[in-house]
Amino acid sequence: MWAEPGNGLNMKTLWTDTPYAMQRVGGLFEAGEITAAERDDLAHFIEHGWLVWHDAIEPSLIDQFAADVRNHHQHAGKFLTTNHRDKVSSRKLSGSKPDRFESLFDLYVNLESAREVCLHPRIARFLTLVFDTKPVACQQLLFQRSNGHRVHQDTSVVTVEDPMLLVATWIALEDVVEGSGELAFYDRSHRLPHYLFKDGTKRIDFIADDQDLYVSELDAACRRESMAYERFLAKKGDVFFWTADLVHRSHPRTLPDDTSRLSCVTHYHPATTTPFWFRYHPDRNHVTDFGERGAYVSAHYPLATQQTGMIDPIRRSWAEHTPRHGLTVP
Ligand SMILES: O=C(O)CCC(=O)C(=O)O
Ligand SMILES: [Fe+2]
Repeated sequence: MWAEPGNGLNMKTLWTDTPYAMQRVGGLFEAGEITAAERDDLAHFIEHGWLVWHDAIEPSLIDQFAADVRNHHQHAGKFLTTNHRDKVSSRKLSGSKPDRFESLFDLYVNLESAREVCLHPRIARFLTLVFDTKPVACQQLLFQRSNGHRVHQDTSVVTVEDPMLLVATWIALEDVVEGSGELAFYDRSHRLPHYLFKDGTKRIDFIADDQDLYVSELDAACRRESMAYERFLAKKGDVFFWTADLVHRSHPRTLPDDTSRLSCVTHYHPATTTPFWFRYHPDRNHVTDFGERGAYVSAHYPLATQQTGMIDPIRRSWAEHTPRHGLTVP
């Protein structure tokens, strides 16, 4: 069900989603707090709901991250992955054989290269401008291939206490091949009215809610508004940012199912709010500091334990698939 256009449901929003956002960008530039490039980036992000940076991350760092991912089988059991081979939505522990089929969760916990990429100083700076405080990386999914996500807004599946205080990055670890299930999105779709599920929230409940209806209504709304549908044929090192409600999907794949599309999605919320799962999992509400650049949290790892080297995922989180706890796969 759609809320009335203009009804903000009394939710907090990022300043970039407020009517005076462009004015503020001008003010920040006049005051010398942002550069001309940052002004232009913020203006684009505000107007379109997304932003692309080409060649933004050093190739050596991307290569390190890609190599760590390709070698993850050398640390069997340290990673949590999807289980698409068995066609089930629960997760499984990573195995000891190379496997390029599954996606991996929250690599920033056990891979320094993942932390360095997703909280890269350039990214952290931009997110800090958008958030007015430090970013907290909250859900990360490393795609070795496209997962074929249908049309959605991340507010439906990546849930924080203040649903609209959310930004994501999509980082290419290799050049994207057309037909591999590239990321696609509707330009300016972040300003659609709020879509509400049966319980009146922006969180989908895969049992109570009709997912097919959600997909078709969202897609129809974007088409009705003549929003441009764009595919992101990223090159290695490109970074794509999107704001909470930008409508996006994996473009239908035409190449074989296992075609590589090595890319990393990270969601972030400002340090002023918390993930929805904190309510239900007090054992997973530790915020690990990452200095000036921000912090990270995980629904899948016991971050509170002193970490020397890699840690094991929390066993209970493998099987969980309850949207009420905000632990669905984005
Ligand atoms: O990478 C894709 O194709 C879509 C990913 C996505 O929607 C997400 O992780 O939120
Ligand atoms: Fe998404």
